[in-house]
Amino acid sequence: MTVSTRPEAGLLQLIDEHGEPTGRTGGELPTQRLLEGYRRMVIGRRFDVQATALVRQGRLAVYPSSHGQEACEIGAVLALRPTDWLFPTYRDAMALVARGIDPVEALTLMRGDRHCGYDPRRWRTAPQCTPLATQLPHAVGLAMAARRDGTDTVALALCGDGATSEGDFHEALNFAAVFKAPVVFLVVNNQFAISVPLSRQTAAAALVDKAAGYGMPGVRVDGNDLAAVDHALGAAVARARAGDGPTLVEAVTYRMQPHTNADDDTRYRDRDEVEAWRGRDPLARLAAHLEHTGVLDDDTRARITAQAEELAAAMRAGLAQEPALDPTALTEHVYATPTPQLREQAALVAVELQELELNR
Ligand SMILES: Cc1ncc(C[n+]2csc(CCOP(=O)(O)OP(=O)(O)O)c2C)c(N)n1
Repeated sequence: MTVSTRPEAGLLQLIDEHGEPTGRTGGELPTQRLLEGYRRMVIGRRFDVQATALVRQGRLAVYPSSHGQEACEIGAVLALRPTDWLFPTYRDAMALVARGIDPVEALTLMRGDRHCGYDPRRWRTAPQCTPLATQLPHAVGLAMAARRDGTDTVALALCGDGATSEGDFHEALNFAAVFKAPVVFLVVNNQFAISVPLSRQTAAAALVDKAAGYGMPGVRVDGNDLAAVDHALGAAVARARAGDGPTLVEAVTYRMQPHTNADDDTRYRDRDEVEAWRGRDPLARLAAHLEHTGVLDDDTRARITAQAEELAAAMRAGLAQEPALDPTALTEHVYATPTPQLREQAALVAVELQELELNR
C-alpha cells in the first residue's frame, strides 16, 4: 500500500498548491507574518542543502534532512514566544536555526562532537532527541513545572509518525491530557519511519485520530502549507497558555530526501511518489501566494537570498574549523549534582588523558 491511499479528508489547508487561498477559516491571511515565515523557510532550506553538502565533504558525520518539511519546522518556531520551550528531534535542526541558534552550534550533534552544541536554557530549546519520543514526556514535565512556577510558558514537542508507536508517546499524551499540561504535540507525519511506511505504523485512519482516545483536541493540517500549520499551532498554543490543556496537531507532509545520508530510499519507495510530492513544495506555494498579494517582489527575494547565502558561507567557514574537544566534558550536564559514579568516571578519563600526554 502506498501513501496515496491514505485519507485526505479533514485536512486543514489555507493556501492550495497553486498559492490560492482556500477560504477555509473565513479570516484574512496574515501576510506580513507569512512573509517572515517564507524568509525563514528559504533560509532553512539553504541550511539544509548546505548541511547535506557538508556530509558529502566529510565535515558532518550524519544529517537527517528536513527538505520539504519547512512549513512544519518554521511553523513550530513561529508559534512560540521566546519564553516558551521547544522540544526538537534529530530531524529538526532547521527549527533550531529559525529559533536563532547559530547554525554551526545546531549541527554539533550531527558532527558527532557532543550531544548538544547550544545552551538549552538560553534558547529555551531542549537538546535534539535521538531516541524516538523520549522528548515528549520531557516536554510534559517541563510544562507542568512551568505551570507550578506560576508562569504561562508553553512547551511544543515535535515528533515523527514512527515515534507515535513508542510507549513514551502514549504516556506523554495520556498524562498531559489528564493533568491539562500546557503542551502542544506536533506530529510531523512525513509518511516514513526510515523504510517503514505509515500503513505499517498504524491501523488508524489518521494519526490525529489518536487525540480522541486521550481526550484532547486534534487537528490534521496540510504540513506543506505554512498558513495552515501556523493557524493550527497558534490556536493550540493559545489554548495551552489559557490553561485548557494539550492539543495534538498532525501535519501531513513528506520526507523528500532519504532518512539520512546512510539510507538508500530507492529500495523502499517509488520515484513517482517522490516526484508527485515535489509539486506540493511548501516554499513554491507560499512564494506564489505572496507574489499574488504583492509583498514578495524581486528586491525582497534578492534580500532573502543574500541572507541565506550569508548563512551558508558561515556554515562552511565554521565547519571547516576542527572542533576543540575536551573529553572530560563527557560527564558534564548529566546531573545537576554529579553522582559518585559519574565523578569516578570523570577522574578515570582525567588520568587517561594525563597518561596520554606523558607518553607523547
Ligand atoms: C527508541 C528508538 N527506537 C528506534 C530508533 C531507531 N530509529 C531512528 S530513526 C527511526 C525512524 C523514525 O521515524 P519517524 O518517527 O517517523 O521520524 P522521521 O525520521 O521520519 O522524522 C528509528 C526507528 C530510535 N532512534 N529510538
